Amino acid sequence: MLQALEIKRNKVSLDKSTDVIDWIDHVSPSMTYDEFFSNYLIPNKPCIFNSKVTENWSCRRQWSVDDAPDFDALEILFGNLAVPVADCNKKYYNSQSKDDMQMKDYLNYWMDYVKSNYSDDKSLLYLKDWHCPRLFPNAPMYNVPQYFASDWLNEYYIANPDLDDDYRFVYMGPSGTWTPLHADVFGSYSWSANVIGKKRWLLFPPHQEDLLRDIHGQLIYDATSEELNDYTKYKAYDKRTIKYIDVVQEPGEIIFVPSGWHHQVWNLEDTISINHNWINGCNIMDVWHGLQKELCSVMKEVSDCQDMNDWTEQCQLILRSTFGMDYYQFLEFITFIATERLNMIVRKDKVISFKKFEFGTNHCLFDLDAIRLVLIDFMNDAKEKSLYESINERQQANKLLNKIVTCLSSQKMKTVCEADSEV
Ligand SMILES: O=C(O)CCC(=O)C(=O)O
Ligand SMILES: [Fe+2]
Repeated sequence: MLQALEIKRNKVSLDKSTDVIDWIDHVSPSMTYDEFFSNYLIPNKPCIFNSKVTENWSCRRQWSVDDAPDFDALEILFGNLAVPVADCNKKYYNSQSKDDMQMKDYLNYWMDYVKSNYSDDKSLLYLKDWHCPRLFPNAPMYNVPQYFASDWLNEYYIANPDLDDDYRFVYMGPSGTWTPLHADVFGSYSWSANVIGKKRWLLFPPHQEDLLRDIHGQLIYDATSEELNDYTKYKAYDKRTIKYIDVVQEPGEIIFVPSGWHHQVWNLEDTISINHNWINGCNIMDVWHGLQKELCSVMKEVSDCQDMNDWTEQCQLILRSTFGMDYYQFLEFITFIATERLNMIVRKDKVISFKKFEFGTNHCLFDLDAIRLVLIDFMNDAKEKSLYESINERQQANKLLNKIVTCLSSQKMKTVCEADSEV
């Protein structure tokens, strides 16, 4: 049985509030989809769902015993798989050094570490960014809550398995493991659910991270570091004025981390969590602006080679490695999402997410309106950067825009006619 998801509005509103939010709402899963959409997604505000939201997840029982990780069960389920593990005590650029390990070796390390009473002499290893859900598509360990169903990134990757990627992850690690200050990939949203254990989150509203940059613009690695008080290095930092949220996420709770919010996270107990990164009609413009900004800095960085005849293509290559996506991939991504929604409006095809949710007409119109706005901006930017010819070789961007505009205006006419006939 599919669950219908619908919203009241069918157009994007461009006036965004610039208020700095320095509190987090604790909410209940009795909230409707439309309430979450209007009160959290659109205004880009964080919230925490109480543990009722995960009470039926099978992994909450299967992976734990007495509120701690069930090492035996985890070994039986995953022991022979290779998993990515970060060393929390080893900094690698602005992140932690990472390597693959056999799950059974990681679990043995973890059990030893607990036995040593979390000794400082032992290493601090954190299994993170593991694409576990993708490995077991037919054994769902959790249900994506309805609030997080409008997830274009995972919709795109799940529908295109040849791309061999997705943004659904499992994290697990002993008390004390942590993730340094960062904002999520592409400027996406994330949601993170504690299957067992607790996390402390520091959340910085957009632009507050600028106070955490050194004189070279480099973001601090650990936002709690004493180094910040060195005024000669961190000139913008002022602990009396910086706004942030410091919150503990309890077992079973889910935190919603908005787009572009920097955050730092600690596991306060032995913790296992599930996390998705996601993009949709409410943050696609921010993602696009992030991509555009990154290309500008790439072009500036390599401006001395501008005479090379494939310079613009080289810039796209660099963009792919620094941002994780280039202009070609971005256009392909939004084209896929738009086509699904156009087919829903025009041909009455269903748009289904996570095999469970079905989007209503207003939702699809909202998504198309968001893509329309992004596409107009994207095409202008590509023209300005002399990229338009190569990006739009088959005229796909303007054809797509025409289809969206035609669809949205015919839908508007239909609504007017229906309203007239009711009078
Ligand atoms: O749980 C963690 O250690 C990091 C999680 C995170 O950064 C996220 O969910 O965006
Ligand atoms: Fe994150």
